[in-house]
Amino acid sequence: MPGTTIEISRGVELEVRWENHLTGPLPVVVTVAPEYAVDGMPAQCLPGRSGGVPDAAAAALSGYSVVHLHGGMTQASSDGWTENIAAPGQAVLDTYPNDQRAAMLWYHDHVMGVTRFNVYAGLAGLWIVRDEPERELELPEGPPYELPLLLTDRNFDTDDAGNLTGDLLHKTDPDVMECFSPFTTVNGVVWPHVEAEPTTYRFRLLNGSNARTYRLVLTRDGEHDHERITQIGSEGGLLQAPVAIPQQGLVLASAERADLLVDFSDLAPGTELTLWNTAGAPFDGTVADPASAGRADVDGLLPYPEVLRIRVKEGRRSRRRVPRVLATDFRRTSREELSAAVVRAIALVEQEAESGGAPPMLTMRELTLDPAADEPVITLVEPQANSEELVTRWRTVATRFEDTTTFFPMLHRPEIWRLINLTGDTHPIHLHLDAFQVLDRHPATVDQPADGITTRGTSAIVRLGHAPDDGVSHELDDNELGLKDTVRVNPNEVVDIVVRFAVFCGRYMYHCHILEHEDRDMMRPFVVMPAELMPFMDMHTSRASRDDMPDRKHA
Ligand SMILES: [Cu+2]
Repeated sequence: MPGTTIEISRGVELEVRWENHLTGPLPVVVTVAPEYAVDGMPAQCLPGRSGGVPDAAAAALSGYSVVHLHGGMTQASSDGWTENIAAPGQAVLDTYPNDQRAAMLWYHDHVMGVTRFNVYAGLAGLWIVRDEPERELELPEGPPYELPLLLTDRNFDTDDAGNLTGDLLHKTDPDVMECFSPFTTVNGVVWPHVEAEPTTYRFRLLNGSNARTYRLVLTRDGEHDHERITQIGSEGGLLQAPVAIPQQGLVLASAERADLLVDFSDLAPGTELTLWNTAGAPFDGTVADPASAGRADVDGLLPYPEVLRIRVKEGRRSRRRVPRVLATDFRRTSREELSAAVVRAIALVEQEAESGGAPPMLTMRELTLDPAADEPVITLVEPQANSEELVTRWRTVATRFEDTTTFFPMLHRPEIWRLINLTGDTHPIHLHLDAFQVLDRHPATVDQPADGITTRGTSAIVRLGHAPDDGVSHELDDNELGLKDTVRVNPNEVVDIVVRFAVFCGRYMYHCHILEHEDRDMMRPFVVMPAELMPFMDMHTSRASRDDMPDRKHA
């Protein structure tokens, strides 16, 4: 782990025959009592099963798989639809056009309900697209100066004597459905080190963890040392211009990527630098002081904060100039240009599970305007420039993955998707197919009645423009201004993204990239359709979908 890295030039079509040779076993899956701790160390932070009994259903999994190229502009038939699974012994032929901006993508398993186990077991790899505009910038390309770094957290099983067995362990407690494992790995190695020459390196970071968010701080001699880092890209490729990483550190939620230039040219051989994680789990977006780097946070399920150590070695001293202009093939869209865009709304909610004792369920509620009088309603209140308020009322039209499809984006036409977080945690929301632009983060105050979330729908009043004092900045960081395919939506926050599906039609998915959330229904389908087919869609879609298809009015 990671699997084979695929490196390819833009526009070179690649056919991959994915052969499923899995024979199991998957990682050992256990649920442990939250009160279990040894010397103050909570169960999730300990290697071994901590008294948990292996999940019999997980133990019986034989290794069904389906591959999704995350960030890929791929036709629907090769996008890795979550239910189009291959059994051990079967093979699937997929085509990847790679006709997209240079970027580091990744491929990973996407099987309905068990993505968390399959990816945890190691079914993930990197996929790097190169293009001419990027080559002209003469950035480090390939080894040894370009290093893809896949960050994951893992835990390991032990035998009866307490010795490590080498088996992966997916351990959760019943109140917290996410797997937060204590050992950080980089490219499958726990706490590795890099020997670096005194020159400029390109680190291409991917958070491939199931659930853990990293807030990465680089230190030297105990002080944070961020001036040597320049961020040049994010999920969708190069930014327009290089940026410094945020003062608190580089925050990467599951599936987020960062393309970094790190300059070691001023350092003497023997100098040591350390990359730390300062983010507790579950992550709620709280801003931290980078001086906390190096400190364990057992309550935040971060017993070992070290990620990576870098040692400067002898070598030719050189420094690469950071280009002042990076991407010229992308510019940010303004609100004004989007005045006619279709607006869709999605509420992220947490509700009690239907069976008692199970962890709470996280879902995405697709919303549409004009509820009836007796329905649960989400009311959005937005301050306007003229000191008035814009009030919109939304009802729930779909919740579970298998509910009616209600999102039918029209090919080529930009849309605004509003992501409304009604939960207490940060959710990284990922759209398949085209990368998107994050328009705004809005601080928000959420008033929710005690019975606000029912199977019928969700009621809440969400006031944009002001958030309670929650320690979250609720602003876009400079490194979020490029093209992205995954965006963090913090508590007390509404995030607006603009997406335009530009090439492929068909059925795709969007979901939370915390894999334990995705596997428990925090995932929904959407269908991209060309305008000319819209008039013929009416008879095939349900009443709810048609009401929610503003496209009809224009078609
Ligand atoms: Cu989530």
